[in-house]
Amino acid sequence: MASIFPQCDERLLDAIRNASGAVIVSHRNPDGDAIASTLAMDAILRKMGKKTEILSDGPFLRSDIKRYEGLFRKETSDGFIQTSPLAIIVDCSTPDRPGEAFNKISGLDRIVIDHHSSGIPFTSEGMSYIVPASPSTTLCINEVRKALGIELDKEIAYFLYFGFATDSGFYHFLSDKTAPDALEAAASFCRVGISPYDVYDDLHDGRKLSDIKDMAAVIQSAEPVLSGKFLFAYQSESMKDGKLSDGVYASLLEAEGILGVVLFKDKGDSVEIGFRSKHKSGIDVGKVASELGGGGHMHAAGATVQGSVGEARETLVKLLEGYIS
Ligand SMILES: [Mn+2]
Repeated sequence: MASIFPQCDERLLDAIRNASGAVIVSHRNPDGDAIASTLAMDAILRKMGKKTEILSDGPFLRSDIKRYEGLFRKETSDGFIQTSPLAIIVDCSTPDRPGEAFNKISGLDRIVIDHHSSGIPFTSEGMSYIVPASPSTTLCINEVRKALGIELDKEIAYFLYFGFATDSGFYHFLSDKTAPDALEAAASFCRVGISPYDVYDDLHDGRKLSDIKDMAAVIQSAEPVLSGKFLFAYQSESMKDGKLSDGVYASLLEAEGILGVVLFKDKGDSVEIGFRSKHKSGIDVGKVASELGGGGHMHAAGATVQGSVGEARETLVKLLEGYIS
């Protein structure tokens, strides 16, 4: 079977090779893959002798990434932009996703490395490496690393594995198409000393009991809609833990007879909507989310809409009707 990873464009590789330095950014409200992709790319570039800065708008709400918050800047340091570093944008499908950080790098040449299936191109020809079949952005970065001829070391491998483990739900979102390449990459990370057991603990330790109880409250709010084909659940504005939703989706997706789950997060004057569909449902929630200006993957996606939760709920009932036959 052919690899899910195409060759990297030489223009992108040359842009990295020729850069004196780089500013690396990912999306605001970062998750494990966003942070791990930034830190892996950072480690690769430093190994190539390049000066780097990493930016994030945050907030670092998720317990699995909190410990890295101190490494990220809100602004580039004085004079660094004047050296014309390359901007490297990871795990972002649209230019608005980095938030303010995108404005800080707006004048620079840029490359994009990502695995989202929907989005809009925002680099010049040949300057992106986007592989929607890849289980994580870190595995795309691993291909760029190989093409650049940079050896794995424990630091690089740790972050590459971290992003892969979290975005693949510790392997269970892999299919027969994606698993062979992904697990071969994972094996190469483990060969330089990465322990899946340790990464699992790093990803799952340190949550507040109150956040776990909030998760129970969100599960409690679940209501069947569209003749029980979907479950809608609701997260109130006061609930802050970014990992709440992972547990909510995992639990609710086990409900009998459903195709998917929609989670409404009240943000005051807007609503963040998260989507998951079951593997066997055939429902492309990335497409649903893109109809609302968001994006994502076939079975996991998100969008933000203005207005109240009640309005968002009405919109979703109408929209999803078109997707269930
Ligand atoms: Mn990702």
